[in-house]
Amino acid sequence: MDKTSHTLSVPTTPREFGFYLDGDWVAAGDREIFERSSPGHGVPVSHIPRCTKEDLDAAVASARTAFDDRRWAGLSGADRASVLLKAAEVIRSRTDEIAYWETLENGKPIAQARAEVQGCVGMFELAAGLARTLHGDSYNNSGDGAFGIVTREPVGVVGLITPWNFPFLILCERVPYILASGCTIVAKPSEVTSVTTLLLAEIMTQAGLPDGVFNVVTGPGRSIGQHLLEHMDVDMLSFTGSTAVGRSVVEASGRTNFKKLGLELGGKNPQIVFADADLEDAADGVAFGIAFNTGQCCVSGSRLLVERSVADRFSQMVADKLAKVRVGDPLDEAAQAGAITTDAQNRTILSYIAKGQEEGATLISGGRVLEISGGQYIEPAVFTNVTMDMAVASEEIFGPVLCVIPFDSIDEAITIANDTEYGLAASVWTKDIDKALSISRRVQAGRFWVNTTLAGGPELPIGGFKQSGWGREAGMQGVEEYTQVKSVHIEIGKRSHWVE
Ligand code: TXE
Repeated sequence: MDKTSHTLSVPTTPREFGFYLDGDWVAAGDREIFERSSPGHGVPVSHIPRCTKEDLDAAVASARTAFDDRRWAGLSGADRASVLLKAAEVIRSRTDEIAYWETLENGKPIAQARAEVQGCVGMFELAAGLARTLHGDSYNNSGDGAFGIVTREPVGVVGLITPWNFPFLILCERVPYILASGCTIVAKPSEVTSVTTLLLAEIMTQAGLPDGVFNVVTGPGRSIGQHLLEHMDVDMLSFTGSTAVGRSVVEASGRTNFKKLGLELGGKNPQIVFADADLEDAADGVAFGIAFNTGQCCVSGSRLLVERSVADRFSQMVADKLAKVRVGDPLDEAAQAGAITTDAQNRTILSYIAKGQEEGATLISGGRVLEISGGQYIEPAVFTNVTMDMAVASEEIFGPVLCVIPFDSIDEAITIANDTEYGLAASVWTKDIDKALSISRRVQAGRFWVNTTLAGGPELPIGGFKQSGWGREAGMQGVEEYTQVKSVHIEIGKRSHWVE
């Protein structure tokens, strides 16, 4: 770590937060409190209320009323756009504060957190435009006696359950688009990273969002989250998290009111590298794809499929890059990778590093625990001699652990890439455009990158094939997900009578 770099400090006492209901804060009062410690420092930073079932009912009632009385859905797209644009402005002006809390609770580097918040500004700006351009369709070809219109209407009250790996970014890949559609929201962030979701609620009020349109309840998934899944007055639920909880989301919807679902679940994403690629660029991209956010991304490139003729050389190039990644105190401006966000995740990653070695894979670099600032840190690890029947190659580790698997042909690369229950993302590295395009068509993934990875923008929808999820977030598709389609058939002129 660069010793001259500037480091912010952790708070001296944990800050107290309430939750957000009907356009205002509600103090924790006598509710139980969850104390969150910074994973980068092991120091308590926030106190968050464990909301009760009654709190959730109040939040859903608030969102229901705000939807049914049309205080938001009834506005013009232009009026909704001006609130979203104002929110973009407020987020921009509060970037440092949001990034600081993101880093304290999640453990990601402060410079990365700031860049993510700035990216979120663009999502609100795009969604403002989409609020104005969202439209249906018409059929003027049904003869002189008929006219058909297809309209899009907001689905209603949306429950939004988000994870801890990108608390603000994942939230903002959804909230502005949901609001653009005219829906209202009850959000439930991960219990370990609630603060920036609460800050967004405050920001939305500051931006002029009518009360009750965006509410936030806090607390554990298995209680408050489960109640949200089962709530009869929630019309749609967007869930981002583990595949296991994704299954209970589907079951809960089936058991209750068949609420519409959006799911973004796990991934085991391939990086396919051909010998004809710019190997320097590819090594940098592969290192970034697994070490960024300490590999705690659903789209991390955790399987490196590399053409056998360059496999040994290229694996070493990636290992050399990873050894230079500045893992450090996330409050240090110079850190490139920070802490592992939860104790459970830290144990999971370390157990996979041990398991890979037991299964016979070779750990060629990294994998050690690092003692930094009193937090939990792991050196990015690279395994070679990996086969697809090993747990490290097939299960989502959600940490900085790369598995290298060589291939001999395009067909074999595609077969290995698709040999997973998941289908979230994939990258190919080659200078042969034919190869890149034909592979992009045959690899089953919702996001595909050519000579890059973890790239995108607010316009490009995100989501997965196979067991990685249902539906798409962001872009125009991300607004349309939160609408339902109505066909309006209009008869013109005198009816031809059925009964004479
Ligand atoms: O996720 P959970 P966890 C994967 C990753 C990770 C694993 C476990 O592999 O190792 O999941 O992480 C809420 N009803 N991903 O245990 O439990 C919870 O409060 C309703 C991939 O933290 O799925 C949080 O808000 N809600 C992923 C959210 O679900 C429930 C991101 C996610 O937590 C609930 C995170 C319940 N019964 C983890 N139980 C991605 N796709 O990016 C929990 N929750």
